[in-house]
Amino acid sequence: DEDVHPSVSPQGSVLDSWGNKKWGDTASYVAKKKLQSWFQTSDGNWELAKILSITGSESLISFSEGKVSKVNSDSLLPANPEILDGVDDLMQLSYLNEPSVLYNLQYRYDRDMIYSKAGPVLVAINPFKKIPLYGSDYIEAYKSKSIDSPHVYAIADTAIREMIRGFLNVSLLYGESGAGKTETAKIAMQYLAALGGGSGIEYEILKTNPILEAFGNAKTSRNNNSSRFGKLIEIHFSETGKISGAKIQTFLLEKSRVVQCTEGERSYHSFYQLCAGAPPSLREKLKLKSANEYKYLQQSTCYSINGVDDAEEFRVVVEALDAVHVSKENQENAFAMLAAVLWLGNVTFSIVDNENHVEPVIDEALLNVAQLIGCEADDLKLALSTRKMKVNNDIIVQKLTLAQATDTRDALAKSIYSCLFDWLVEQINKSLAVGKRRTGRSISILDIYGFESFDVNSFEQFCINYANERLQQHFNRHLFKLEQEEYIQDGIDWAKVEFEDNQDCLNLFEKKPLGLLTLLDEESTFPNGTDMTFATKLKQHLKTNSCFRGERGKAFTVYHYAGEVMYDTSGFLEKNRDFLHLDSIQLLSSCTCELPQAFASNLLSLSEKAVLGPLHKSGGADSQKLSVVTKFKGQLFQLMQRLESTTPHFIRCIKPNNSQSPGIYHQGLVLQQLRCCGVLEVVRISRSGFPTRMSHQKFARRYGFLLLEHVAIQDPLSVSVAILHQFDILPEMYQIGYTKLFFRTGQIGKLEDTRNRTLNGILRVQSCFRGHKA
Ligand code: AOV
Ligand code: MG
Repeated sequence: DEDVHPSVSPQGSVLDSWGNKKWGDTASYVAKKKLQSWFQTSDGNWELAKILSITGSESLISFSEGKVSKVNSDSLLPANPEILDGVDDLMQLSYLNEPSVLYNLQYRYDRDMIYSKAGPVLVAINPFKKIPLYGSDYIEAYKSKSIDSPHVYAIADTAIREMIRGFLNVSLLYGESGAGKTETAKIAMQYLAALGGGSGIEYEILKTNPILEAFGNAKTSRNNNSSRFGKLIEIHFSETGKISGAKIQTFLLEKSRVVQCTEGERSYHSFYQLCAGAPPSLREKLKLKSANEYKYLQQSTCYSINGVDDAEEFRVVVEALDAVHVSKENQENAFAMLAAVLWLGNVTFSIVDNENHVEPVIDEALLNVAQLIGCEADDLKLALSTRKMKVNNDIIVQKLTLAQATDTRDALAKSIYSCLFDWLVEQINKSLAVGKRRTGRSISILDIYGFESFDVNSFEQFCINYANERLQQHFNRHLFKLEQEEYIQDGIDWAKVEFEDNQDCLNLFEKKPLGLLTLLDEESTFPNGTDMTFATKLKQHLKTNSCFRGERGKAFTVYHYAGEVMYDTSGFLEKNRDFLHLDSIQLLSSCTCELPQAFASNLLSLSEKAVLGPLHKSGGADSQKLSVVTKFKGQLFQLMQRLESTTPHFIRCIKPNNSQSPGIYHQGLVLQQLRCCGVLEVVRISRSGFPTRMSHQKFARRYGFLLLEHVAIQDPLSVSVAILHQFDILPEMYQIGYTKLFFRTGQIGKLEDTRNRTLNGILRVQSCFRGHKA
């Protein structure tokens, strides 16, 4: 029957004409019908062409400009009829192959329709420009459901409705660096604030964004506003659906950026904002200079970002700090810490003996740091140039070399900054605290740093990409594994859809005793471990792992789900130990200012007071303090556990070009992102899948009363079958499992309508009846 469109086969037989295989039957169908097809040109892009004839493995095709070519039939894929141009949901495409998906997304993108659905997943393509799809009119329209095109607002709206019905919800943002996760998260928050607003706390919640971005975001070569920390914000609601508070959890801030910065990138926005925007009285107090006079910031010649006014941003941050009730005094304390970090970077050392030991030069920088943190200049000098050690019950004072002193200085700067960041999050959480009236209703949004691959990748990328593997696993688990396992368990007829499982790569990281994380921890605790011995060990133990490749020297490569990344192990051990000497902690705790003291007590409780006692053992390394990767892994596991008990909403952000410019849609780049996150497979599963499920019992109970013939059937399965027959549900639209009935999208609608009409009828009759009696 040649008029049956080949793709409607419910079990997806011809749906396989995607990818590069199984073109066979479809090709002749397309040719016979003179339909359009896709031709892949030598540069990898796809062009529309008409098949004129097929002989053997060759096809004669004509392009729209009239050119005719003879090509290998393997380089052709069927295109969709024009009527399907720009459909909302990729599930509606008749032919689900890569060029069709790419074309559909591009068709929409060119018309500023940046959102599309891929089954249950919202795809958002970064427009890199303002598009008029936001604000109160749109919010109102999505709330009243007068618009139903895909949008973050629509996802947020679903989340609210589910939350009201008592479900915990989480919206998960995926996508590589610069794809738009953070912006999209803010848009979702806007919607939640608008619908759940009223108490005023929604205003505070929105104001947490400029604060956290100032202190936790920076310009990288991928993204001018790149998140250098992960964030889970949990927004709580009252019974009436009003926002009652929020809680923010952050994950591993990239500390190294405070003291080192690659050319073309910047350190944290907060530094430049302070230097550019502090009012004269504050400048005076903090001894501020302009950004380009600080060594930490001088490592890159980039001090400003196109289109961003740091001074103006400073005012925005101050206003936001006011909103979350950080007192003016505390704001000034926080800015003093920023200034102290900047001045620390300017502290220099000079050699004081013939063993190359150094001491800090007593100059403007050193004096300013001492004043800003509230300590004596001499104490600071001592902390930066000596280390107390315990050798056989004696305390000896060791002098430091230039390299050791510089490390000590930088470690102090990094600690002050990351403690400041944590302290800010704590202040925000205090202000947003939910209080006693918890209802258990919440919507969370997870926005972490996206997958990164730079020219040189270090410990930070290692951690960031590991987190992304974990998150990808959660995505796979929900959309591929759980879904399909349920079909198979219930014994329904199901052709399994294969997907790119990243379990192997996760194992490479997590496996004990020979995974990347364990080997890193092990080497970090060896007194003689170096980055080189670490790299050698990896190559030795992991050379047969299919996700791993040893490289020359200190490098190794991991095959991530999103592509391969070569890591340079330089600094791995140091960063993983993240060691701050007790001398530095003691210095902070002796300070007269409030914040350094608070930081010191935090640092002490983190490094487990027991081990630290008054002084270290001579080895120096504080073995019981958790390493950075171990702590991070623990956080991620906790996060995953939490996600298990919540209804997920998936948003995939896509970056259409690498130059952060509007209007450029780079097919290859988009395709690579669609491929690595399995967007096409999700669509395929959803399309051939059965999203609505109900147990036999529930189905029989819910619709049984609609049966016209009350025969002697009793068991739920027979009742269910009778209902299906009575309502003429087509056999390809459902499957009967051992315990459940499975339906394709939209099938239950008819039953629900009839049920509602019937119930309303019964109610009317009853109220009439009561009316008569009265
Ligand atoms: P990311 O969060 O995914 O990267 P962002 O959300 O910071 O990416 O987006 C990067 C930039 O893209 C933003 O600064 C905006 O200029 C632009 N952008 C993104 N979404 C939109 C939108 N909906 N409308 C207008 N412009 C947008 V990273 O944090 O680096 O992984 O770590
Ligand atoms: Mg971000």
